[in-house]
Amino acid sequence: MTSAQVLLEEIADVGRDRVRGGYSRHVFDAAETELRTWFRERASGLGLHVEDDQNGNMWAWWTEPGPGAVVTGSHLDSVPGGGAFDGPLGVVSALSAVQALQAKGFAPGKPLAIVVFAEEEGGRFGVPCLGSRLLTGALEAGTARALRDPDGVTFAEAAAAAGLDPDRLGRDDEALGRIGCFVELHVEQGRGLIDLGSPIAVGSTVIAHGRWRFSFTGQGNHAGATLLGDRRDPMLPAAEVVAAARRIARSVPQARATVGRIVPNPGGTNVIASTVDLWLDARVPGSGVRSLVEDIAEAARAAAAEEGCEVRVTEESCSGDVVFDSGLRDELATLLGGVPALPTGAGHDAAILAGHVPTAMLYVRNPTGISHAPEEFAEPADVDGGAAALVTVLEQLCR
Ligand code: HGY
Ligand code: MN
Ligand code: MN
Repeated sequence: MTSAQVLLEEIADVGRDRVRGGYSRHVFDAAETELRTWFRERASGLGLHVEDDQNGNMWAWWTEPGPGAVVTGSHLDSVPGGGAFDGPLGVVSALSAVQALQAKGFAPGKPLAIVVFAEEEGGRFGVPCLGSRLLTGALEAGTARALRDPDGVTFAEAAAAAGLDPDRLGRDDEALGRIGCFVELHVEQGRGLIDLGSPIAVGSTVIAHGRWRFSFTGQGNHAGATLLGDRRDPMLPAAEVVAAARRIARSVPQARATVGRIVPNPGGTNVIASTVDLWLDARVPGSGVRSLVEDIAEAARAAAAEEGCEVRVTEESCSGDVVFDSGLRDELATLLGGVPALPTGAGHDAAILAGHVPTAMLYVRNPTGISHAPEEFAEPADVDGGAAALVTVLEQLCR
């Protein structure tokens, strides 16, 4: 029996980022492609039939594909410099759970599949949950085709190079229509389970969140030959947004606002930038995320005007609050012995699916509480405990 922990160790060297630390695995890049190959081999080794859908998501069917399917899985891509568990833990737990069910002679009473969604982190093309948004129609195919990675490669080009037909990208009623319910197991991204002293929880809600691009335009120039009074330096208003995001979000209960990515052009040490792009990740429970962003954009416009620069703010993605199916949530919590239900500020493919099919999440304890960084962790005992919980859940749901 190949435990979830052993499967995690099998891929532990794939996509290590020697510069940032952690892992960088992005849709259709070399590392993620290697993980796709690994997944196909592992799933086929269990006798599962693996197929790619039109949007780059992988589906490994234990049975014939069919309506009312119980689907579990997660993603294999990471954020830049991410941890080893965010995404892969759900995939290795699903493989390990299927193997354990097979070993005990269980025969699913319903179609059962493991899914691996494409580009959940948006680490290459900028839109999170790209594969599940395309599957459900939450993202227009034309918009997806035109997305560009930092090297200027479009998603259409990358998808074609990976063997997909870019013209077929988009809502997939056949694949979506087969799903009876979806359960995603995921490492916890926070300290809820440590503080509760519990190894596992079910998910209750995901708070509203989105990403906005702030593009500042000034005048590139020489860092030494240009007096301060003669500058239109876009780095100044960009710096103001980084500080304003925190200052303004502080006044909104439970709000989070982050600038983790800022790109000056051309980016020379002795060069005043001509443009600066930064991305704001903003999250607020309820309906306030866009007004938070508007307040931050107001500060950006004022700072840009002061420096003689222009600024353009573009919404790249935004999802509202998600409440997971309460019946499924409570059924799984009871089945697992009365485990707690946790809210999260982290987005998931399960939150995209929740608008279409009954969806639940299982969280596995992360003793560091840290995620999207190399310190993300789950103890081997909790990794295997999470997989065992998934066995219990799948056995119940597939009766
Ligand atoms: O950004 C998120 O919340 C998720 O990890 N994609
Ligand atoms: Mn993540
Ligand atoms: Mn994730």
